[in-house]
Amino acid sequence: MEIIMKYLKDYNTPIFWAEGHPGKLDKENWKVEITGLVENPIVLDWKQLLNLPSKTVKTRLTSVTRWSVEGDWTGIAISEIAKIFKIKNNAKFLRVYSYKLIYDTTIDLNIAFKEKTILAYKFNGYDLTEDYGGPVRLLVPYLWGYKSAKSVVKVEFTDTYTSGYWEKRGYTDHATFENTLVRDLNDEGKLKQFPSEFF
Ligand SMILES: Nc1nc2c(c(=O)[nH]1)N[C@H]1C(S)=C(S)[C@@H](COP(=O)(O)O)O[C@H]1N2
Ligand SMILES: [Mo]
Repeated sequence: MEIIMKYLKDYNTPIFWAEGHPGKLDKENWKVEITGLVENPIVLDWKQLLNLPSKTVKTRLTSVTRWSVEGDWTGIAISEIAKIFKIKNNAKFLRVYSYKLIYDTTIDLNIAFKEKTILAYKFNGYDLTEDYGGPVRLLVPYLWGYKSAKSVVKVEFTDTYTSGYWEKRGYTDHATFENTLVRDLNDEGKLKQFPSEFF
């Protein structure tokens, strides 16, 4: 039997672009800057990025607006990036910036270094499209989705916390899950108790 994997769109995953949809992005010429408190800062081109060690994690993106979608996400672990480019020992946070640098967000390195926090470029084997943060996005399954910045162009290790786009507009800086009802997009949007019925 052939199993056809679903993409995010097939689960009716909402498309959030608070700063405006970026339109078609040039993946082949995409660059991601690794900067801040690292010994070896670099501007990675798309080929270099794809050549970094990757992993696939089964996990979910969950929005504070009460929906959650699960799948196999492929990308590069933040811990791997920190190791390869030699993070300095005074780094405490990871700040990531989306295309056009209007949207950014910051997370504690304790969360950034968890096994399922990745710079993701595939969902269920499909390349991420612009709608869902392609060519590459942050995925932080442990916190509300506004920490999972889309279409990332810059990754910065810092020693200071800075509130990002949504945090400045009222969402919490910590973004920790609350017990609440959430629509399970993998189960036709059925309302379930979160996080107990999901993880
Ligand atoms: N650049 C950018 N990244 C973003 C957002 C955004 O508006 N712009 N929305 C965030 C929020 S609130 C959520 S829940 C997820 C939604 O991801 P999706 O649009 O791929 O479903 O992206 C996050 N990353
Ligand atoms: Mo969200």
